[in-house]
Amino acid sequence: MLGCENLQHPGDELIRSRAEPFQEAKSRPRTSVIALLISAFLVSSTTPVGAQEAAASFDGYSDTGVEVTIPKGSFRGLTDKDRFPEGVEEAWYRYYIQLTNFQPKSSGKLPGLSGLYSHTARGCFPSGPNSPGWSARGLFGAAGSNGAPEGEIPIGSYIYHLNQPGRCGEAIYWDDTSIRPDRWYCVEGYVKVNTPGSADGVVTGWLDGTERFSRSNFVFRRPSETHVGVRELWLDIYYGGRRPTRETLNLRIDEVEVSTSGRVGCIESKTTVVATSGSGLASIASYDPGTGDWSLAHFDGSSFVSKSLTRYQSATQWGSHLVGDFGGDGRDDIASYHPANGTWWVSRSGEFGFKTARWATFSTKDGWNAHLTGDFSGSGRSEIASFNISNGTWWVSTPRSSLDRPEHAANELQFSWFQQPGSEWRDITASQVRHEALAPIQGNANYFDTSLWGDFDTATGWTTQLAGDYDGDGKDDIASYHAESGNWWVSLSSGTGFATTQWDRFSTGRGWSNHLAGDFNGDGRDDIASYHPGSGQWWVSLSTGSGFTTVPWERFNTTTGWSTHVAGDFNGDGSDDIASYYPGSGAWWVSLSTGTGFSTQHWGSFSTTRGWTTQVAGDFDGDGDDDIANFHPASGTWWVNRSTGNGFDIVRWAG
Ligand SMILES: [Ca+2]
Ligand SMILES: [Ca+2]
Ligand SMILES: [Ca+2]
Ligand SMILES: [Ca+2]
Repeated sequence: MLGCENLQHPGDELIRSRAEPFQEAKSRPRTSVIALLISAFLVSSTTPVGAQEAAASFDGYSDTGVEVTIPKGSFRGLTDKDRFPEGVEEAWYRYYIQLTNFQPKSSGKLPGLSGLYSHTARGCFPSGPNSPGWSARGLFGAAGSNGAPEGEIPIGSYIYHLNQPGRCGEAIYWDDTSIRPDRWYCVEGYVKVNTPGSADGVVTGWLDGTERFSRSNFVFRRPSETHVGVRELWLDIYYGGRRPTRETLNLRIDEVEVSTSGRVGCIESKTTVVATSGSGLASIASYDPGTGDWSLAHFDGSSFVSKSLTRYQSATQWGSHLVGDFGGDGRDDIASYHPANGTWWVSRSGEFGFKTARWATFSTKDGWNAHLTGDFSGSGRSEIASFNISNGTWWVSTPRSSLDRPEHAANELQFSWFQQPGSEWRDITASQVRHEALAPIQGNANYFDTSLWGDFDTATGWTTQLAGDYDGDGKDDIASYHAESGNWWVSLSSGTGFATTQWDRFSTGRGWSNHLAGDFNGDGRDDIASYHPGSGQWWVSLSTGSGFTTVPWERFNTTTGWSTHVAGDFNGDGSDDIASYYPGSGAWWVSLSTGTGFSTQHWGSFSTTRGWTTQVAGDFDGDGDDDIANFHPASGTWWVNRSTGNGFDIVRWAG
């Protein structure tokens, strides 16, 4: 079909030509990676890319990726089985996926793990005593189906197991999980085969680092089938079903890794955060899990520069990273959650650089699906609110100084800096330790005091949780949206707890692609703007202090295809606006608040239209107008849209 003579893998018949051999596995300390696939398929150089970057290696998540095409009238896009040297009991995988032209009318399969030993566990041939086998591939649904917003693709797991309801595999869509065109997503999966004779097989799925599905009662093998294990990563991308696709479908895959010794983890997900230092100047903190390095990109008054901040000795398997002034000295610090043992580590910026210490250990390490920063108690320090979906509780971690807790002796503090998970911290001298040990005496915080702030009757189904000061009293609150009912609930902070009441009910519960918090009418109370791609309409829920009044503010002529919407005050008039990026043309449109509506204008365009993974607002040059920073992983570069008040001046960040 497409240069098949060049293909390295039989069966990859629709990968575009010029495939190269697999790259060598990247060195990835602490994760035993037994195979690294794909990083190296070169996509056709005829793929149109912009001229802003010399982008020979543009089309993958990082460097080159695979572009997969399922032609009109066909089923198959990709099939490749990467067998393990020998069967194992459990395995993890991770890949990145970007839907470029993918609006299926029906469901199909995505990569996953399997134990294929004959013709069974696929094609509606279930496992039999003489032909055992199982599979747990990924699943995609028709665009807009199974609760997905219009234009988005619901995903899940497609599982052949011994208790499946019919001859074909069992399709399980992950709750409230869909992916939209144009942006890259990190998909992870895990399978553990059952103990022979027990129903304890596990399938777990994550999207962008967050667990979306887990079940632990599967039976993949019969008591006698001890030889059946996890045998291969099945890189399968298949439409249907029985009928072929009526339209050509395209997607991209990159960064495929499998592991038999723990989660592979995502590369960029949740590793980039906007930091706002005491001076009010926003900067970008970025974490590289390959090296454990934190760096900070900031404006030095004339140009954008980046500098190295600190290095985590234990680079991998962090669950969340947040930036805020946890120490309370006006400098931004980094807080990182380590889900394996439920610990929070804070890298506090001080006179001698960053010092990392354990600040808290959660008694429950599982179930945390949201960590938001804000000043919930009004203390002037950044705090962390964490939501646990196992019981619907909110916990707020408030920075405290051990001066408040006499049992924290100075000696204990000194040693805490040496206790990063995985290794000891080696880069500081004894005098620096002594200096930093004085921090609590000077009133700066050095640990988290975590307490229960709220308890929701409904633990699950919350699709959006946004921090903001919705009643304008100086203490941050949390707004939570429940798509099934269309209800907004706001948890107002009293300073020591949340009081949660219903603030609004949307008559259209589902189909919203974005909810953004901001003070859109400039009255000092945060509001929420919601975009509905089905109608192209923006609705703004204006806070009255005790409820939302939701009114339409704008209608976009181009309803779908937007990859990013960010809130910020781009013209500096005190009311928040919204900037929207359209990767089809590379255009930035800014919807300026008039106080009662949005007026949308074209503010700039990128010549490299696609491949942007992080687009965040902040006043990066300190002139009072919010700007936008954009990360392009293929080139490893940051670009900043500097607001002029009525347009964007697009400049490259150094580094
Ligand atoms: Ca408040
Ligand atoms: Ca407002
Ligand atoms: Ca504005
Ligand atoms: Ca600015």
